[in-house]
This record gives sequence, C-alpha cells and structure tokens, in this order.
Amino acid sequence: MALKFRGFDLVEFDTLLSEDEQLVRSTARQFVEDNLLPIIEICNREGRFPRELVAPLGELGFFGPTLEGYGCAGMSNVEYGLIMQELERGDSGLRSFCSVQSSLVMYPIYTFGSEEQKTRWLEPMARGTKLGCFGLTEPDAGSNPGAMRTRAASTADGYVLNGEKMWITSGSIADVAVVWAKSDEHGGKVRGFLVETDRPGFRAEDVHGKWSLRASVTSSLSLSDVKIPKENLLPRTEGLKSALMCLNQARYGIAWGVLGAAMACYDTALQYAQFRKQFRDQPIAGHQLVQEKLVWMASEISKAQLLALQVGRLKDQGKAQHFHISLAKRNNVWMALECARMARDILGANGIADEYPVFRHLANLESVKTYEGTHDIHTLILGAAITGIDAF
Ligand code: TGC
Ligand code: FAD
Repeated sequence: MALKFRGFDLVEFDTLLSEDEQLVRSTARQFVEDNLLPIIEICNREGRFPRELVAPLGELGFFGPTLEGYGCAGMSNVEYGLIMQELERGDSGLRSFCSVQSSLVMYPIYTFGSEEQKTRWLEPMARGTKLGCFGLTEPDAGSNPGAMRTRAASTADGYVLNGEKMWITSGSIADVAVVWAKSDEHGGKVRGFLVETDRPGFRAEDVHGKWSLRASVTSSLSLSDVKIPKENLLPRTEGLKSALMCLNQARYGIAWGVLGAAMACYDTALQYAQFRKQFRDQPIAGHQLVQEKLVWMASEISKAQLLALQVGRLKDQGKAQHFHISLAKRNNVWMALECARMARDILGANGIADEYPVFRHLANLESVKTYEGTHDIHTLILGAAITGIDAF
C-alpha cells in the first residue's frame, strides 16, 4: 500500500527557515514525489541507478548548489542541506550521487583547481552533462586514507599514476575522477589529480551483490600507468588535509540527508500503526510499547533537525569546524538507522517487503554509517576534539 508522506514538524521547525529555504525544500520534495518515488523500488530491485534523473536535477540547480558562478546556483548551506534531506527521503543512492558530484568533485575543482580546470568542468557538471567520482579509499586504506598506496610519478610533461581505489560511488559512470595519490614531485605528500576516465590504463568495474545502496553505482578503480598532463594536478591541494576538506562538505550533506530517510521511516510507521489492528480490534498505535517507539523516533528526529540546522547556520557564517560536522554526521546517521529499525519492527512482517520503503532505507543507512568516516571514526574525531588526545 503506497502511503503518502505528510511531512514532519513537531517543534515548529519551519519557523526557523526563511521563505527561500522552504521553497527550495518544497521544490526538492515535489521532484522526489514526481520522479523518484514512482521508480525507486524497481531501481532498487534491479540494482539500477536512475540516470534519467540526472539532467532534471541539473536543471533544478542541485549540482554544486553552494558554489558561485560557472552555472552554479549559489545557494546557502542550509538550502543545500534541505535538498539533501528531500533526496534521501527518496533514496540514499540518489543523495549519494548528488553528494559526490557536488561535494567531492565540483567542490575540490572549485576550491583547489586552476581557472582552466574550473572553466572546463564546472559548468557541464552543474548541468549534469559531465559526471565525476572521488577516489580516496583503497582496498587496504579505508578509515586510514593516509596509508594509501596510489602513487603519482612525475615525468617531463606530466604524471604517471598507478594504484587501486575501492568502493567508489559513480566510478563507472564518471567522466572524470578526482584521484588522491602520493606524489613524488611533492616529497611523497598526497595531492589531488583530475583523471579523465577514458585515458588508457584507467579501468572502473562495478561492485555487484550489494544489499545496500542498490540504486547507486559503486565501483573499483584501477590505474595502471595512467598518463596525465601537468595541468591535471589540482594545484592548490596540500596534502591529505585537502581531501579531508572535501569530506567535510559531504559529511555535512549526509547529516541532513539521513533526516529524510528517518522521516520517511517514521511517517510510514506512524500511518501503518494507525490503521493496523491487533488485539481487541485496536490500532497498534494504541499500544503503549508501539507509542514508545514512535515517540522515540519523533523526539530524535526533532533533535537531529535542530543539530543539522545549527551546523548549517555555522557553516553559512564560516564558523563550522570539522568536529561540528562529525557530531552531526555521527548522531544523525545513528538516529536514522535506529528509526529505520524501529519502523521495520512496527510494520511486522510487512516491514521486510519493498511494498514499503523502510527496509530499503534500513539497508542503505548501513552504508551511510560506514562511508564518509565510520560511526566509530567520528567518535574518535570528537574524542580528540574534546580531550586533545588523538586515540586513532
Ligand atoms: P590527521 O593527521 O589527523 O590530519 C591531517 C591534516 O588534516 C587536518 N584535518 C582536517 N582538515 C579539514 N577537515 C577535516 N575533517 C580534517 N581532519 C583532519 C589535520 O589538522 C591535519 O592538518 P595539518 O595541517 O596538520 O597537515 O590525519 P590522519 O591521517 O591521522 O587521519 C585522520 C582521520 C582518521 C580523522 C581521517 O583520515 C578520516 O577522516 N578518516 C575517515 C576516512 C573517510 O571518511 N573516508 C571517506 C572516503 S569518501 C566516501 O566515503 C564517499 S561516500 C560518498 C557518498 O556516496 O555519499
Ligand atoms: P575499515 O577502515 O577497515 O574499518 C572496519 C571497522 O574497523 C569499522 O568498524 C571501523 O570503525 C573500525 N576501525 C578502523 N580503524 C579504527 C580505529 N582506529 N579505532 C577503532 N575502530 C576502527 N570511498 C571513496 O573514496 N569514494 C567514494 O565515493 C566512496 N563511496 C562509497 C560507497 C559505499 C556504498 C561504501 C560502502 C563505501 C564508499 N567509500 C567511498 C568507502 C568508505 O569511505 C569506506 O568504506 C570507509 O571509509 C571505511 O573504510 P573500510 O570500509 O575500509 O573500513
């Protein structure tokens, strides 16, 4: 049974948003209602990324929305967050695609790129006619990307890249990969490179058999003597820190995105509990233990909304620090995953079927808990910020 989302606002949250922010949210919400929800369960079953949505998302200005110029929309960070929330209410996979395109590819080109790189890539990426991926993780370097093995050796006219990247979102559909590698020209320090994916020696192979993020492309990248010209170095990258700066952008978007997944699960569970009857012909919403779960979800979503908004406001004022973003990513993903589990439980056997969106969100959120820094890595980032002692 298709249940229509009724929105979520328990604490007059909307009074904290400007008219423009509410408009951006309703535009994104309508887009998801009209274009993603009718196809997502089939995409999920088939393991298919809904590529037909890329161009319309570009028309809405949803790629690189916070960037100025180069065809980008110049929105605030709060508006960006609200877009992520709505997309992930549909599916974490589409939000993931937009996170990578915006925060992990367009952002580094904008922040660390030369004028030529920006002119070449940003406008087509904003339209969605060129796609990107971000290669940081390797088979043996996940939580600890500083242990990466990928190398860039300098030659007379450029660089030769060798290495393997793993779990790369949009890898096989990308036109350009932002590849992080240790560069001998820079004393073995990490630098970012733009690698066109049609260069000889570059190969992307999709990961199959995923139980999670099935509507998203996840690939391994192999770079075997890939030659790139000097001008493909992102000139303002300065070590691993530059890659981590990109992660801040994407983690921030996730902190909002998962609110959408949690709201979808909560609203489904609430509506289901209001019509499903068990014992004395009573709706299960009338049983105290079911109410306790619904109240937990509504309370935690409300708190998480306020946290995301505060971090967004700090970001718009240029005051957000990396640990603020870790706090929001860690808390909100955990909260959303708990909501998905409780919603699954409230739906009983129906909770395991894709007639309802809950199990899909639950499975997706397991990935979201791991990528962009695992829950426990964010615990340690916060631990270091609070105590001043690095415990990695
Ligand atoms: P560490 O020595 O702590 O730091 C190196 C330099 O970076 C600075 N720094 C940061 N700067 C900006 N933002 C941050 N978040 C930063 N964190 C650290 C730091 O101050 C230092 O600066 P400097 O000037 O002294 O050089 O580095 P470390 O090697 O000990 O690692 C720290 C650690 C573990 C926190 C980091 O490596 C980490 O965050 N690991 C998790 C890896 C991760 O999140 N990978 C994500 C891959 S991309 C992805 O998952 C995409 S999924 C996308 C999707 O589909 O949505
Ligand atoms: P590991 O680092 O091996 O961690 C395994 C476990 O050990 C975790 O529980 C972790 O918390 C724990 N652990 C590790 N170190 C410590 C420690 N010091 N103390 C305590 N516990 C620790 N990467 C990209 O670069 N680009 C992408 O586009 C991208 N997309 C992804 C899409 C999907 C669907 C997934 C699942 C992953 C994606 N990733 C991407 C990779 C992702 O960032 C990594 O999976 C993540 O950083 C964790 O690395 P790992 O999987 O190697 O786990």
